Amino acid sequence: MASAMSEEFEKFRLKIRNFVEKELDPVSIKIEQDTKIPDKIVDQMRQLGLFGLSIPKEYGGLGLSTIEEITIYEEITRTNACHRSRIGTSNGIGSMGILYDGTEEQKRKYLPRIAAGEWTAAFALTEPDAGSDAANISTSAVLKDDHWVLNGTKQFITNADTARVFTVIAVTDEQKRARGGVSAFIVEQGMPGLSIGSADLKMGLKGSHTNEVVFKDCQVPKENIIGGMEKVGEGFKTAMSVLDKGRLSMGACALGAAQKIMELCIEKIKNKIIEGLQKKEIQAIQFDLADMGIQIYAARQMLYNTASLRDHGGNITAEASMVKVFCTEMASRIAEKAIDIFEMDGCLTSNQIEILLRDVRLYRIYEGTSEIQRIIIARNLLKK
Ligand code: COS
Repeated sequence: MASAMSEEFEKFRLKIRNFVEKELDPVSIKIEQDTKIPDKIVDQMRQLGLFGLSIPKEYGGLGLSTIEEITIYEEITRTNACHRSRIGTSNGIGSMGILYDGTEEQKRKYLPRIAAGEWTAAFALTEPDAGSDAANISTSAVLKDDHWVLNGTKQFITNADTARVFTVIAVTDEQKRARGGVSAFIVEQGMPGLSIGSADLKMGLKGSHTNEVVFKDCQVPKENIIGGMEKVGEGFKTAMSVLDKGRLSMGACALGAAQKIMELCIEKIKNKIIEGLQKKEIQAIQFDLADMGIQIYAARQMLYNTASLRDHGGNITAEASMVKVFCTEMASRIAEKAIDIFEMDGCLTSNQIEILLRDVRLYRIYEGTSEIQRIIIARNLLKK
């Protein structure tokens, strides 16, 4: 399927691979210590158009198809996952609600700035008491004259500390909730009553920050409801459709990491063979490597097939969940196996395997846990 991509896109993909190897890989370990991506790298990502991969050309983005976009994620996640995470919300959950359901005016105001990397976009759904059960959120939005007044606390919001614009999901009708009682808002940094907490200290993705976001009588202009007043109560669907694509992207990230881990293992195995391993030991390691190859091949087919389905206008709700579960669990298995191959070397914080092992574990949680994906898959199978 990759061979069906245009020559122009292939050139772009190679440019990104080169950027990853020359610019991102060398800073990967330092980022783990500094817990921050250098500003210079963020600027380079802006110049490459990486904040607007999925935003259509008419709104200033690169207008890539889904399959092209996920291929770029595969490339970028061949190194420290924080880089993809830095651009991920602007390309995905932070901006797609505006693109899918926003008014023309909202698209023209926000998308070009997001695509240029001038304004980072974030997505605020999760709360301390509502992570997996998204319909159970308690952040409320009440219309008072020409403003919505938002109250509540969001948790684990990726890129909140750098975001200029948030897609915020809040309850507008307590009785209806997921069925007509949840709405999506565009909240800008600086609107009165919005504050950002300190960054969470996580086991992985250290250079990508998640923070608490607090709304205390936060005043949001009436026109900042996504899609305008006729979309009041439609925000749950906006959030869910945004997550469909997000889950596919998570699959691509896990696949990119798994591919890199396998390549590092190949290098290591070749060295071990040179060092003179016994025949039986070589065979055992070769079987592990073969299993990595099989799983990565299967994951790639699932991912590309689902991306292509989306590009042809198909509904991918169940398939995106399948891809997310398969790719993220596969990447964790491969990272574990890589530690067996690298032995103590793989446990050193100076080794890329150690970073990737921690990073891929988080993919099984971000944008819906494996358990949530299985609920979605089973519901869809039972519906058929
Ligand atoms: N796209 C569009 N609409 C969707 C949808 C989708 N993927 N999934 C559900 N909806 C719609 C349904 O069609 C339904 O509307 P109608 O009654 O008009 O048909 C409405 O939304 C409610 O759907 P559902 O009954 O499935 O809601 P639930 O409360 O049961 O939702 C799940 C359950 C598990 C799907 C939801 O809570 C979820 O995805 N949770 C995980 C959240 C998450 O991923 N968090 C990660 C952090 S955010 S980065």
